[in-house]
Amino acid sequence: MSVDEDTANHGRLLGTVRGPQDVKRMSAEQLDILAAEIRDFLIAKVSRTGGHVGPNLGVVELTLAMHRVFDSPRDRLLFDTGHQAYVHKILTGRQDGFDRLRQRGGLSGYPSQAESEHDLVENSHASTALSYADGLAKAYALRGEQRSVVAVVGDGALTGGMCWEALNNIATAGNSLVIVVNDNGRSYSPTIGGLADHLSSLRLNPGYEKVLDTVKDALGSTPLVGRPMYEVLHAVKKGIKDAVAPQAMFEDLGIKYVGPVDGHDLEAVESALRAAKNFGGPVIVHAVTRKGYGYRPAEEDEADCLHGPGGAFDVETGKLVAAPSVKWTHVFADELVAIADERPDVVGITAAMAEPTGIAKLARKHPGRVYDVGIAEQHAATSAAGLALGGLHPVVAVYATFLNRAFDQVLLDVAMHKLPVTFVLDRAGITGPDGPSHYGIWDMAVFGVVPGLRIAAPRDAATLREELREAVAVDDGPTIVRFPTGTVAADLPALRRVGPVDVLAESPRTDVLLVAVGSFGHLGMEVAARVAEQGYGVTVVDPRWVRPVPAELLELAAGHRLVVTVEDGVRVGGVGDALAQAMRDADVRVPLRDLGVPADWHPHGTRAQILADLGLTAQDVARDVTGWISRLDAEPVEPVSLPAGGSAQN
Ligand SMILES: Cc1ncc(C[n+]2csc(CCOP(=O)(O)OP(=O)(O)O)c2C)c(N)n1
Repeated sequence: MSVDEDTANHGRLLGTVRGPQDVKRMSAEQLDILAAEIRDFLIAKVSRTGGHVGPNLGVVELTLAMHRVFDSPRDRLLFDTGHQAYVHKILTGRQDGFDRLRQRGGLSGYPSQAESEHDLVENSHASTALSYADGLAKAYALRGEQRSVVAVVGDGALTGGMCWEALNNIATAGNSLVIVVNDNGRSYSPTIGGLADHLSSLRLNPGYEKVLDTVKDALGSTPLVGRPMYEVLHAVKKGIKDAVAPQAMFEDLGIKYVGPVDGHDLEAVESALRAAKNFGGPVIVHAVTRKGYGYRPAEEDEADCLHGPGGAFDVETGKLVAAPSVKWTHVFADELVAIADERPDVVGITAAMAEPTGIAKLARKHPGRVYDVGIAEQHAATSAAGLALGGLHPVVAVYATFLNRAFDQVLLDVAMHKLPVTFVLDRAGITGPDGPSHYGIWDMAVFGVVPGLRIAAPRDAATLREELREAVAVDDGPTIVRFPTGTVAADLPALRRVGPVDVLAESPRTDVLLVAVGSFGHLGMEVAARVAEQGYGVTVVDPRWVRPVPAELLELAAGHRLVVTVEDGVRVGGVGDALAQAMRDADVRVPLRDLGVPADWHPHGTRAQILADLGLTAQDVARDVTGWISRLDAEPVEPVSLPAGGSAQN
């Protein structure tokens, strides 16, 4: 039976759900059917658009229970990371949006205030929900408002330090607050670390099944809710505490613990949530779930339980429909292994993203030389500093958007100590369907201010290999190598090299110096060809190393009438800004125009769509360049450097 037929046959109940009140009315039998329909719906829809299918299949019952026990939006339901909020979206009137999930103008893949009053925070970076919840609970307590605050957090997100800072404060504050730990044992791959070991020992304990039965029996025979119910649960837990000890960890923090409950047993989850709701203090409900539950290709996907296929996938197999292509990530992964084969001091670090960043390849080749630190980018940076102090050269592979978290660690712990750590930033620039918080557009600006940090932006596979090697050869300070998402650009050989700068195109006329940063090399070539048709000569260069600004770039700038920079990052503090400043300092009086990404929140869509919206296509840039240079012709002025902070747009 196809999923479409399945949906047609069984989607009737789901079709009646327009808001949380509709699931509150349903009988146990109806809810069972509804859960199955939601799974069919998720698989049918997400298989066409791509998205976080595995995590959402795992929280169907959890989310149903939350909406039955609590009263959203008056009660506040928070989903840590937010990638598992699809079921919540389905139950809060957004079913129709799933045809255009993560597509331009369509439903966001994360909670979105613009979409619904049921979405309070716009997250996607992990481990923040407990801090939001702490603040909300304090605010409601102070204002005397009776509202429940519920935060769902995965065992993966729980490896993030913010969660532990939050738990510490939640315990001290003592406000009423429910923390649902969605424990599926996995981040992308199995969750690592001491906490994960605790949780998995609980899951693997032979007494576990018995525990679930005992909890269920207790709930079934206890008609009361509220504190008495909690006491029952508590007593049950205390009774089994000697057999399964890890929950003591939470109680030692001063937070009451309920569980473990079978996260796919709706009745059990509901009972636990009702008890927690009425307890009157902070409570952790420990729900054990299975990522990808109910969909075999996800359950059996060893790599990541179909965590988040990037595009459409085949429903029968779970395999991506698009033909495989060579991604930037693959080029990095292969070259890193080659470097590590030659250099035993090179080690890798990942923050729970071994497969997505490609560093898993190094782990397979050289087990013991890659450290997965959990969702802990700050720790990754300072731990890398420690590894460097210990005589190694760590390569920290993260998505560009996530390194923002570790600014202080990169600045002081790594750079101030002049430590040789290479940060490899995948998914830099405009990424696309994951939307504003996943755009890797801040790195060159944010880390550009770090003294002694060098930043490389390769334009193709050959320069990625080369610049990675140059980066790990630096032994007196940190380096960043940043590249975009998707299929790697075709190799674009240089005509010649001046210092670190590659000259990609030249003309007898030296009207415009076009500085094409990173993957914009190809765009630069097309712009040069278009502008040449208007009779102007364009020199296209790729600086390769954008920070510090190469002195050779200043010399090249001085030999042209106009400098134009184009970069896949925010304009404020970006490569163009830095070059303008360096030109002012060197008294190079050539006008400069900087094209890039405005420092703003850009919506989700494909990378190509968003770049087109921002005027970052060859056609747009060529039109801009032609306009600027022809204006210089029309109004010949003594070229002057632009004033400080001279761009009107940010
Ligand atoms: C700060 C940060 N680093 C990395 C990620 C990438 N990421 C998204 S989901 C995820 C795993 C989350 O695991 P868990 O919280 O257990 O949720 P599950 O998907 O297993 O339901 C990771 C590492 C992120 N969102 N935020």
